[in-house]
Amino acid sequence: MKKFFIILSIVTLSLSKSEAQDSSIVLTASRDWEFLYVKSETDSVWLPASADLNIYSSLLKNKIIGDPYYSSNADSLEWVQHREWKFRTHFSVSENVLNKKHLSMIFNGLDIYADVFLNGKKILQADNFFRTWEADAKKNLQTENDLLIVFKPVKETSDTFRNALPYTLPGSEYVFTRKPAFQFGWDFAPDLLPCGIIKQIELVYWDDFRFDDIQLHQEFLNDTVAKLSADIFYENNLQGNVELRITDTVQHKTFFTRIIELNDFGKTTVHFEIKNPKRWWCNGYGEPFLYHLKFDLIYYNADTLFSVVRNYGARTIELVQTPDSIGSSFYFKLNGIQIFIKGANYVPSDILMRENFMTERNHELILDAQRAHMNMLRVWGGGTYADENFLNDCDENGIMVWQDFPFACSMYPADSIFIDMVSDEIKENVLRIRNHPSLAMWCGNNEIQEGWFNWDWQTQFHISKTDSLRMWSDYENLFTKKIPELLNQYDSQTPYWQSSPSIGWGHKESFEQGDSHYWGVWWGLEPFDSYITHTGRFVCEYGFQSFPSMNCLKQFLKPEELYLYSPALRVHQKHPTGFETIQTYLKRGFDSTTNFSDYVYLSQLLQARGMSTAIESHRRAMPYCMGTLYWQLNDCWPAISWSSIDFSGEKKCFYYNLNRLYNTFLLSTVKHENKIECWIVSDSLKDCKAEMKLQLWKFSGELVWEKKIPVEVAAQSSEVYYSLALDSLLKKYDSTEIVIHSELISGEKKLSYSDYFFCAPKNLKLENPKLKFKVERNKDYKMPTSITVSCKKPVIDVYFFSEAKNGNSLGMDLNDNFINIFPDEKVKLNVVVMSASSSNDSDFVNCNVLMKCLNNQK
Ligand code: BMA
Repeated sequence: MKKFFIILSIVTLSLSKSEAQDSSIVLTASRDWEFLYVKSETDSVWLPASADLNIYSSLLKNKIIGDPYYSSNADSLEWVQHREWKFRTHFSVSENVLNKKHLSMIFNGLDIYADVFLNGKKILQADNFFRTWEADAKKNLQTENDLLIVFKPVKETSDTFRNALPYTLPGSEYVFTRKPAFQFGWDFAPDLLPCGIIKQIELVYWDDFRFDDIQLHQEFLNDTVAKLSADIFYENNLQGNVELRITDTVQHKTFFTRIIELNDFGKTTVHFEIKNPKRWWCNGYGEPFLYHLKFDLIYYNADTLFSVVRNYGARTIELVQTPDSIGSSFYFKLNGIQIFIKGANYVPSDILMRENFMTERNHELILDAQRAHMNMLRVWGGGTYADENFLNDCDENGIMVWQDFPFACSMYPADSIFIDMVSDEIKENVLRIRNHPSLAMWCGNNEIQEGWFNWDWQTQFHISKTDSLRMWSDYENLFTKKIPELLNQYDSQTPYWQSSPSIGWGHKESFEQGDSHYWGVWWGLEPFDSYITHTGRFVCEYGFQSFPSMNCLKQFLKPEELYLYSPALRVHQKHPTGFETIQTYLKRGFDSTTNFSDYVYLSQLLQARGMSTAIESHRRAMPYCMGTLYWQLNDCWPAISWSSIDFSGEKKCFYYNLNRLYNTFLLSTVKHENKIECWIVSDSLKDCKAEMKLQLWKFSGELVWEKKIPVEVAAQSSEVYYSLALDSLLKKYDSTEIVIHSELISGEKKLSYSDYFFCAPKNLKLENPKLKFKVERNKDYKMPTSITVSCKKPVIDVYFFSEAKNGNSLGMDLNDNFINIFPDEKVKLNVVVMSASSSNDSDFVNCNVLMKCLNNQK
């Protein structure tokens, strides 16, 4: 995809963690790999593999399959996952390397059941997607080498484990395989089970010293000092002392220079201090300040044994659960301050989990989260562990991370082989992730406790009483004993929460304590207003589906498939009743349409209406409710789903609404009994003097009433500042013809705004707004850079989008979109980025800017 950044070019610092010494050869990047394509029993051929070493991309590269994301292709690819696939490469090694005392191969990620052969000798058998592997290569390495990796089919291999179990586990077959569960198919993801080499393979060599890892520990923190310790892990045969220097690479300050002793057991701990430490804050509360600590280990003032940089953020994090008159609190304290959490659930940004693709996409998503005022992402348990790039981006952008362990929606086996396997995986990932200041919480699993108690598994799967007792005790063994034990050992500072949600949404206790997944809306078909009456203490899942942008649909469907419920479109809707549920809610609130792109647009308005109702009620309920994480930030393929940003990176109406919904100040207008209440919610740590402006507009363009009220908004507060009696208003005006527009203004700055409608969109008597807009373009490409809009009558949900002159689809991200405009204002929207699915620059030249609004849907 070709992208043009126009106004904002966001520069981030990315620091390499890798060691400075030249002691490894990467065997994956830019090396020739082949895979074996078996056409028939007698005919097979080695073909060039794709750079990402993924089986689907490799088959695509050789035109054996079509793009799995395109049209209905995903439905015809099942055969791929039932085969064994072989990948091979050839590499040379110099005599110099060969003569090293130690030679080792590191496999940073294999997906999944892999037998690895070096020069015909099996050196490794891997069975866990989530971890790295190391194999000794000293015996088998030569100057010329053949490396072969055989991937066994996932389901067939895991059948062996399943068949060995004397009972059936409720949930899904994926529980036997330590691989992201959503790849087996989910209600937003197809069943594509890739295999391949997901991360680098390295040949590592050394004589007397090898660096393994550094673990930083914050032992004490107050405003005058951060006391830190660093555990340095290595393998060593060197005699004598070495010098360790710890410096900050950005501030050029040295925190530690000392001669230390290396020992035989491979671990040295040093203690050091940072005076007057600057704190790491999450987005919206301060700067996410990072120390970039460089560790240099120098041997006799000559050889650098290693040089590694680790980010350190000085912060404390707590999860506070204090019993109160209703239940108990559930909130995070960062640096001793109670934080209202605003964020989303992240799902892996690619079903095929191609590393480079995901790194780039995740980077954009995290910046998008930051721009939308988010301060937390939940890395959902049906996916995977956050990787280093993801966490570095979160560290740098002040996005806290709630990390689920990858267990979801099923009961898991608990024999000793399984427990040992997941213990190794957990240890490795905890030790890696715990170094990041963005890590806020570990959570045992997604919706297993909820499933066990509420999804009637016992009847569905005919589970006997004995098996039931055993399964629950296995559950407890993993989530209430084993994982806490491991965390106690490897990361005792980060809070642990056993299962999300703690109580299912059908129980009133789920609104009184713990975290809640509220699915009464969508799954329960309840009206959006149910969000107002069902607000939990920390709502970490709720959501509503919408269609992706037309730009995305045009990229992944054929022109003749672009109609409602086309067979190819159905392939991209993975929820069994998804289309029906959207239609049910749409009928309740909106006019019907037969035009496909209007339907797409309306589905996005619908989703945004639902999510606004939810988020506003969560924020008004502060401090009773202290967090809101909607389902779901992003997509893993082009889907009709709950996402706020679609697979092509286009933002939906809901995402743009977050500009207002997640801002520090929120004006929220809501009906309560026979009043219209105007609330102001503040997440600011300071009191604020402002003015609240209320206007009553008629859709005919007449401003019938206006009031300006000086307000003093207390820090971290939520209060009603003004109420209007509904009866007297509705005596004077027809509810279908009016809207209350309010603004919160401080000096020149609009802190927030809110528009309250008295009836459903379909009943609004919106008129022709006489909207005018002017597009500014840049010199070189005549690409839009900004749009200035004004109108004569209130105009609702104005959506600007772009198309190339030749009809190719274009993406256009504005600093705001889907906005309401009133006759007394002129609004300027800036283009942030333009993107095209083709790589042709001419697509951008004089491209069209088009507009939709709710008024025109009438
Ligand atoms: C939540 C998630 C997912 C699912 C989503 C939408 O409960 O944990 O399992 O995709 O609901 O149904």
